[in-house]
Amino acid sequence: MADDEAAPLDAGAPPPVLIATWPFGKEAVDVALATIAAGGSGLDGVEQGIRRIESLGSDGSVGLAGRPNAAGYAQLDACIMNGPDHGAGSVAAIEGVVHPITAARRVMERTRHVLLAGEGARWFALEQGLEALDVADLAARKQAWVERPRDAPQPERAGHDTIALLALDAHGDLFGGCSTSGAGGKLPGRVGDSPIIGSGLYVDNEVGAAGATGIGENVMRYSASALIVELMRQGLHPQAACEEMLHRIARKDPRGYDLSICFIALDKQGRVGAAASNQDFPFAVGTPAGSEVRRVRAVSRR
Ligand code: SD4
Repeated sequence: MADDEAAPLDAGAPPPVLIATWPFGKEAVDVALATIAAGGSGLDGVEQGIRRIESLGSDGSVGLAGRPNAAGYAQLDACIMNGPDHGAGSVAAIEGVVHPITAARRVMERTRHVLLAGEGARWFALEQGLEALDVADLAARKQAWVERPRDAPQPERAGHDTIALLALDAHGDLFGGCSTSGAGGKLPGRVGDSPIIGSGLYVDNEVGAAGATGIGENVMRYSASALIVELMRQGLHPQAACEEMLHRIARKDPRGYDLSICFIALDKQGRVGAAASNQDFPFAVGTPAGSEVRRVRAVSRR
């Protein structure tokens, strides 16, 4: 359970209620709350909160300041979901676009598709007039990657973070978004869990929402966020649903709990939960009464 279990936020505070991954999630939660207080929708809150983290390049890991891939440049993944109409939009392996979360929202609202990837995703973002960097030097970096010596040392695999932000608004509607530069040192073209609906994020307006962070390969093989929502549908508290999903994966996975993954969840009643496989996991929660960073211990250590 969360260390701060008795705090009112866990008791289903009146909405809006927000939860986000990692300590920088507090900034996202605060921006989202301010956006909603100023008359924005829950979806606007999610988008604006995530845009802030994409701009900050928090911990060198989200947005274009994020950790580069093996070829030395950032390829970004993001997605967004709108509970009321079960809308979804994603961009994967997008290059040079400053706010992939906004690109994902445009995919949801202005195309008949859900997921755009790579060159096409960048082209669409530019066509939509979204802010983008000149990525002329990417061509040279890609060429250098192709021509690298075969025995060149592999880049660091560790070190990756993601903002996932879930919101319940005053009407009882649910929204969610997720944005990442992905695992540091990933192969060019690698897509993680974060832009995959049902893996890095899932929102069901009847039940709740869930999001993930950590090694995407250990999330996307299990459709984790969608299954956390299904566990909540069966009556589990968001906390229990996150923990049960980790136990379920650890029972099946050859790595056991050595997964480096974390989940957050929020239900229709405004109750929140968070759990991590094998590390302490700080996350942020907020309501109009205030926001704070909380921490859960790894389920493997209990
Ligand atoms: C990924 N899940 O691309 C992301 C990375 C992450 O904390 O969440 N890191 O695998």
